[in-house]
Amino acid sequence: MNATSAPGDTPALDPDLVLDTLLARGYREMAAVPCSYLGPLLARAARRPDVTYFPATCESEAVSVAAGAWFTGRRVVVALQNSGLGDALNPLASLCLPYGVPVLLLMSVRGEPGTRDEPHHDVMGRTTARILDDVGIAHAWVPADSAGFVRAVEEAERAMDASRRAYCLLIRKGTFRDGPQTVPLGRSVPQQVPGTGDRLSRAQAIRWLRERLPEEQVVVTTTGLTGRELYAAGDRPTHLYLSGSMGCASAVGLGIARAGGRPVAVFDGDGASLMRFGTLVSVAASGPDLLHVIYNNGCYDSTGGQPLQGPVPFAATADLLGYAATAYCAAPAELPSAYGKLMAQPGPRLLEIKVTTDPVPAPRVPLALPEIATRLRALYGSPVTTATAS
Ligand SMILES: Cc1ncc(C[n+]2csc(CCOP(=O)(O)OP(=O)(O)O)c2C)c(N)n1
Repeated sequence: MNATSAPGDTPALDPDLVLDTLLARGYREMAAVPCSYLGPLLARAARRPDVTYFPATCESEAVSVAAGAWFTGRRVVVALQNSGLGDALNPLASLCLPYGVPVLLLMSVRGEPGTRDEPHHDVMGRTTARILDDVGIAHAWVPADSAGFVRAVEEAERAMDASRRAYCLLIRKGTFRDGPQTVPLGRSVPQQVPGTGDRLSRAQAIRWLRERLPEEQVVVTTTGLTGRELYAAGDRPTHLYLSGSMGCASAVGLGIARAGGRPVAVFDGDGASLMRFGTLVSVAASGPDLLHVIYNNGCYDSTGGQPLQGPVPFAATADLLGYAATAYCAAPAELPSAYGKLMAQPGPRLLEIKVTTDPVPAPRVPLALPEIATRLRALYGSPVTTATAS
């Protein structure tokens, strides 16, 4: 990678300087799928009146929106995490590059070799630069200092002008300065006090359901805090904590449920569900015995509370799609009857629970990822040999 700073540097760019630099070059809009590394920048972009912040439902959408804007003479900067690079590659490779549409990417790099990160980031951390090289997208690390950042953007602009190709600025943890100006919108609204009044926090709702679901029920959890909170409520071998593959939990649950033999639930986030909204159609159409629970907090809580596209009426949508039963709970008192109704019904069911976010994040799930996979497979009578389990 054209590194201009080494792992372990602790740069702290002022998010306002970054946005001013981009604004000066005509970038008045930012399309983003969040990452906590980008948190302070996204929070400022979402708050500043001179920047239009577009919460994209997935990375390919963010790139496509920026490409669409380019056709109209507008410039949209795309902010994403490298775990979404695979998704972004579709429009990058088959739209932006062949049509000569230059898009500026600000991409946080998780799993960079030499740094400590969660294991599900390893593969993309090792391969991000190589993938960009292979695809033909020039890239450079965002430097530690303000002048360096301005120079990096100028270089990106020069390269994009000369090549009509996308350019990717790579961002490390701690790149952006945090402070009172960078409190995300989703964190500053009063609903954030968990479980006060007639609201449930996500952790409380998860605990409530875990206490009632039958022990043999498989529970697939989405990436972020949802899995951690289920683990904190009490681990079971039937729990499949997905720490990556954002948006895929419901499809994984569908794949499991199609085997039959055990009840299956998916604990999903609203952002994650939105990322693969089409899976709702697949679940409805294929009709498995599956309880899809969506904890709707209206933001990307796990990455810092960034705004989410919407509002999204998940239960109402599932109803229209032909789910066997759906329920929407806006208050704790509504949970028991919704739960009773859904558990009495076979087929695809969707439970949407309006929740607050949790200010104190649960600790990471301490289990090795292959171990989580192996123990679930064993429950289906398919032990994994040591070679495939490691
Ligand atoms: C493809 C991809 N893009 C972005 C991320 C970064 N990320 C991890 S958790 C998360 C937020 C999840 O939000 P949501 O599903 O709404 O659940 P919540 O945290 O709000 O409960 C994001 C954006 C990711 N892991 N994968």
